Amino acid sequence: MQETKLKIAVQKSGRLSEDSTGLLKRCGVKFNNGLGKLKSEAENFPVEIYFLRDDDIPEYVADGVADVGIVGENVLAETDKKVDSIEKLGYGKCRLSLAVPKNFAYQSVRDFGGKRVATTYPKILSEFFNKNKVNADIHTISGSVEIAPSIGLADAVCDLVSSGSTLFTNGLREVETVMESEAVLIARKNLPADLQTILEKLFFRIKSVKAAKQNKYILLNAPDEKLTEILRLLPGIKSPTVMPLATRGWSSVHSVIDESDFWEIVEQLKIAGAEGVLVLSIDQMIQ
Ligand code: PRT
Ligand code: ZN
Repeated sequence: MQETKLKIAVQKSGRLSEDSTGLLKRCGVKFNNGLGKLKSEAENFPVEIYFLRDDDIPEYVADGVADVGIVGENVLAETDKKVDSIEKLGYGKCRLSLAVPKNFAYQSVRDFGGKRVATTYPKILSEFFNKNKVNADIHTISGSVEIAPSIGLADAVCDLVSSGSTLFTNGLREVETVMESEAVLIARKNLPADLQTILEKLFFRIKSVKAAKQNKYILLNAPDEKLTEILRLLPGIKSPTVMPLATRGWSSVHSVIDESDFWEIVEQLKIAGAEGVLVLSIDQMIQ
């Protein structure tokens, strides 16, 4: 009998491709994603990876061609396909924003009333305008939204933004955030039990990789009389590990710290008397 495999759809080539295949690889899934491949079977885990255009992924998942997929929340929100959103993945971060030409005297969202707004996200944008009771004229275009005002096609745009440099170079100013987005793991509804089991196994690994990315392993040396103050700065998973050094009166302290507080904690540790501070990345963190 053929082994049951979970079919995973990821973006073939684009902003989410590298992070999505990288995430699966960090989850210990070995596969070949050479150029031009449409499908790849993992060697050591019961999954099959499909490489597709991001816009098609919700549909493939909803129809059961794939069981799970990775897409931007923006793509998911724009589709009417019914799939379950399982977990935010922490990459592909961007926002869908409204932007106006620099000389537009913008004051509030009401200023979009009666204006032509170009976007590739008509569903999300019309929901936003309805919520804000704005009656604007949405022009759906399939790409290069940012040039619409300069060629006279629209008065404003609603597009994805990450650094903001595309808007800036096109003489546009971001004025409202319509939604925040990042890559998300989705699954088809009513997944059969055998596939659900594989998904849970994969999901456990994804959570371990995510937790590892958010944390750092820290090692330092400290004189024993400074230990109380140093341990106060280091919560650790349960509590920090403290081991005596060969030099009397000194200890080595090991702990895990959140990446977002990392620099602040390191500075405070130095002030508190820590020496030889080493900070390491963590591959996986099982909780
Ligand atoms: O071929 P395929 O259809 O699969 O790819 P695509 O061209 O439709 O999508 P792609 O690869 O551009 O983006 C895939 C996903 O990445 C999006 O759906 C978002 O969830 C996410 N993402 C994150 C972004 C951006 N950041 C982003 N900056 N998607 C697009 N952009 C574009 C934006 O449209 C604009 O043109 O980048 C430009 C703005 O970037 P900044 O840095 O100048 O602000
Ligand atoms: Zn696309």
